[in-house]
Amino acid sequence: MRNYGDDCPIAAQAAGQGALALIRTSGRGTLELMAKIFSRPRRLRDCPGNTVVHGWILGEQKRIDEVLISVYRAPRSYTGEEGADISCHGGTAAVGAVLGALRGAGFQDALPGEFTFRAFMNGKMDLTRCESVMEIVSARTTTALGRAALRLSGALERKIRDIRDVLLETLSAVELYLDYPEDELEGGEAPEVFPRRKMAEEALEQLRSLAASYRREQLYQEGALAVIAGQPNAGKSSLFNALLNEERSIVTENPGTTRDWIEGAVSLEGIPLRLVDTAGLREPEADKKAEAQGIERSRALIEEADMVLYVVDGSAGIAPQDEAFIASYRKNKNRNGPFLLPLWNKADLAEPSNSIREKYPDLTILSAAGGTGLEELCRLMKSLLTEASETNTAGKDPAETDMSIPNTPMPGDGACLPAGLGALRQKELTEKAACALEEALHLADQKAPLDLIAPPLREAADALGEITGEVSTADILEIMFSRFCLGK
Ligand SMILES: Nc1nc2c(ncn2[C@@H]2O[C@H](COP(=O)(O)OP(=O)(O)O)[C@@H](O)[C@H]2O)c(=O)[nH]1
Ligand SMILES: [Mg+2]
Repeated sequence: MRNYGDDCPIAAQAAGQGALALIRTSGRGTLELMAKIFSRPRRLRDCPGNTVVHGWILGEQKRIDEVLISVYRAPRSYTGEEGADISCHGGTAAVGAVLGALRGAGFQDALPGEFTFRAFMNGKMDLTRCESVMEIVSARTTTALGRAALRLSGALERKIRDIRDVLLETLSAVELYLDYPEDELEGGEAPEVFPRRKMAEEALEQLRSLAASYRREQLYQEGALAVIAGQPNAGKSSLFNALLNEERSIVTENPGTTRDWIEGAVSLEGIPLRLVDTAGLREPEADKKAEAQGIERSRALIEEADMVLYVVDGSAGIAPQDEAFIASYRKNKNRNGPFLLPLWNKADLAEPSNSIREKYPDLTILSAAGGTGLEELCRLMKSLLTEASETNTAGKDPAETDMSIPNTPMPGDGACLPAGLGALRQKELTEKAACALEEALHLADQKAPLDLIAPPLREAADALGEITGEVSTADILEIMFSRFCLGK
């Protein structure tokens, strides 16, 4: 198999399910090769960069497809190389035939992520921006898109570089000092390792908050799973429909209608939320096999969920089974399970008594059918999910904070948040840098010799350099880019 790393002409389909498709090419000699299969070869060879040429792709003297070719001249292109994007007609036949003609002319099939790999190698983008390209491609909500676009704009790269600069400055002061023989020292006193100690401490603080940002960014990228559970007839399907704002789940008066589970997707103020309506949790009757299966699957889904919306039929009150279920989640506070939100439904028929309110101070009161209390519920769900993403990284027990509404308002759509980490790789390296810097600061506190302090400082700076790609190895790059999709 061909490896990443040369500048041979490559081609791949980059987009297109509909009327048009985009085939992207890049590499040395791209336009010369393409001219061989184009109806207006001279025009293509001679046209300046950033222009569009109209014509036909030809194969064996036959017209294959009428296309527009966007021409790029090095270094003004995505990859930094000479390149051309062919807009041809969509559909497998047209795309296949154009790609076939390109192969015939001498283009190789691009590897996954190869265009972006070349962009990185040619200094067009650092690694955080390269990774954000894939995050943009897979973004499911406008918030997730906005978060990734912030990284593509270089906000994360700048932040990392700024912190690294502080470390490198300190390191170079330390190393300069180490180069001097001891007898040349003024007064024989070692200098302050962190002449601007406050800056180093601030850098550590920034690294810690960056590392913590990963969970939050993940929440926007990956989303969360909320499972609606409760006894039959509690109003689970009604709640599911109300949250989805459409009549997708069957709602009936006969207990046990939702035999299987139904899934929907909503954006919870920018968090992609998978919402699952389950079968009731009561013990199945012997003749209701399908329902029994549904119940089993409900339990499995609950185990997977980030959050359980536990619906109680308010008109019937909190039944012993409800109490048992809710209690089973509270008892296991230390387990790494989902949050459970107890919901008092059908509030239009009955309000909870004072004793119930006292027993369940976190009870959310709503009417799924009447549509009341739903906004409050959404706000609470968002707070809990966001809070979980912050507290988990801070190393606290997530269950400790469940059931409570945080006082701080949540930013509406994540737009005002500073740039955060979009990839696990970035988070691990940020943590590595933070640990190393912490060690260096600790050694300095203990007045350790400088030659012991320099290595962890170097380690911290290198870890940050690896995030942006200033410090990188071929295998790291190959692993990273091979995860990209074709044509990117
Ligand atoms: N009055 C009232 N009835 C409701 C409310 N929510 C659901 N219901 C009714 O309760 C019955 C069962 O609802 P459904 O959503 O099918 O419950 P599920 O079995 O838990 O999925 C239906 O007749 C709904 O119309 C509510 O907030 N108020
Ligand atoms: Mg139902």
